[in-house]
Amino acid sequence: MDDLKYQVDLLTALNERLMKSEKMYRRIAECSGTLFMYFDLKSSPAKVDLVGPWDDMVGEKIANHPYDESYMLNLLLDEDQDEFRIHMLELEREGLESGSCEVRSRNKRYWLSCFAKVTYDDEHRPIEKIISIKDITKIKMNSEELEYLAFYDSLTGVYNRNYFVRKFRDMCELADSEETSVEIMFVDIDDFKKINDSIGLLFGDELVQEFGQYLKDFNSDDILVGRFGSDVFVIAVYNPCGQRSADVVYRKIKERLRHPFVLTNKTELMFTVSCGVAEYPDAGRTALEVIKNAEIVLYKAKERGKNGIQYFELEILNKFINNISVEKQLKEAIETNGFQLYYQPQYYASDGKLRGAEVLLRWPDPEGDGFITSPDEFIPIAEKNGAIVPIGNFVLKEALKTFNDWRTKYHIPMILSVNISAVSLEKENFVDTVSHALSLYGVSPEVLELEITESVFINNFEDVIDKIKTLRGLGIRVSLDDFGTGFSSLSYLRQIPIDTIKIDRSFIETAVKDDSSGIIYESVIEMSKKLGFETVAEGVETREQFNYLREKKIDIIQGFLLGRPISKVEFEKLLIRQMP
Ligand code: G
Ligand code: G
Ligand code: MN
Repeated sequence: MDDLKYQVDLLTALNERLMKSEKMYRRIAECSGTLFMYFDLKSSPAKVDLVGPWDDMVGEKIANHPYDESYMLNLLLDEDQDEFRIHMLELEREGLESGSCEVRSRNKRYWLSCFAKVTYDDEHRPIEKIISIKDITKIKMNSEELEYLAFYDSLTGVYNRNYFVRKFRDMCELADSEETSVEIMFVDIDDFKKINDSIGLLFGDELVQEFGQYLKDFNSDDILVGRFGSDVFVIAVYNPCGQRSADVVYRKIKERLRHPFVLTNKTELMFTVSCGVAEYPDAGRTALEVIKNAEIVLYKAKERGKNGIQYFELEILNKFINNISVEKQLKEAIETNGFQLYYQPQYYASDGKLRGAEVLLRWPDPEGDGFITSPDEFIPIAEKNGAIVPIGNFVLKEALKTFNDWRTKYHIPMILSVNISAVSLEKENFVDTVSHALSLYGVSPEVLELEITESVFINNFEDVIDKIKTLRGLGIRVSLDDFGTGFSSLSYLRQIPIDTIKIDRSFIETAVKDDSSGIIYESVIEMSKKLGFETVAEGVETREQFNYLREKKIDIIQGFLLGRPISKVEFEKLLIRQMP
């Protein structure tokens, strides 16, 4: 009896220990946050044990359901069920030891990472299988978000710069192997800065967003859409042909832009875009080179007046490269005083007396006796990058210094005409700069004439008029240069306060040859006289032109016939000849 009792006690104790240990393992499994499925493959059908926090994960008491495979599969999204079956359930039939997969649960869109391991006996018969399932939703979300940030532009949802470039590179590689091409198109909103200034940054962003979302719809297997910067979008078209090309995309965009974009505050906005297009491999040896060249021709489209498309041309690229080198040299020339002034005489037509000189900038080549390039080329570049302001200040000071020099030496009355860029005139302190230069050399304002062109009136008419009035109030003369080449509206001529009109040199050649041109020239002289302006004829090269102008009672004559632009030293010789 004792023996039996001992055995029972022992069994009870063993049982207790087993139960305790099972409880412990179950607790551990629950706390691990991982779901386990234990398959006993020796019994048929296989016995399944579910361990771990199943109820929490599935949202119902799973332990109450008898397990079968379809139940487990039903918990998963339809499209992920095959994945789970192949990798988890069919392992042992394939004789595999382990497998893994990531699937989504049906109800809450959990992401589950599953791992399965099968154990075999000596004859390679499956004994048991354990599937462990982990909730990786958080990890997945974070990495998706990171992936999104890494590839997409968060404002518009199109590709960001890095990813676009990567995909474009791949496209170019593919184009190489398939012997075709890829077009890339820069699309830039015209005057976006003005739009931003008028509606505010936030709505500006919204406009970019709306436009970006419109462009995003072009995305397809053959078309990539990306955003490079504030309002700069790029579109790549693989193997352009027929209805799929940058040109077709451009026309569709233009069509869309005929209707306004509506913002959340109900503002309706219309705008235009400029486009630059370059094609790989024609427009560059590498993907990056083609991207760069498309951007360069975009600027050309802007220069040409916006709202247009510009295709890559080698000439544009060469000009661009040249401009960059000129820009660099200009900077050096400003620092090293590398400029020089030339002076071209002007004479009164009636008595042939010297009226004065036009001051003309020259850029001598320090390594030769020629010039680096002409003002026609370098002044527009200097105007674009602002270098014209220090250059213009140099011209003004140097001219007045020279004048002062000549005045004390030769006592000949004369007027100095100095060309003024619109960029300089627009500067806040322009009037101060001029009067400061005058007082620096003690030159009286009456001898200084500022030559401006019609372009100064384009941006802020009222402002410029005010400045000109102030300058004239100081006694400085103002002359309208290149008359006849701009918009030359007669009504506005009445409104601008000037002293002199210079008729552009392009008119004189035909004026003497052809009657109707002659009539126009004559009427300009007459009109100018009636408005009380002095009139200068520019570009007079022949005796015939000279006689014609004298007959038509022009006031002043300037041109190669009477004297080319010459250096300070040369001009002094001319002054000496003028001395009484
Ligand atoms: O001298 P030349 O014909 O190369 O001059 C070409 C153009 O450059 C002309 O339109 C002339 O007005 C302009 N220009 C010459 N010198 C100056 C200057 O000192 N300042 C500005 N702004 N333009 C100049
Ligand atoms: O645009 P602006 O008027 O500033 O241009 C003046 C330039 O015109 C000077 O730089 C000078 O080189 C050029 N010029 C002056 N006289 C003549 C001329 O008789 N014929 C030609 N072709 N150019 C001239
Ligand atoms: Mn001039």
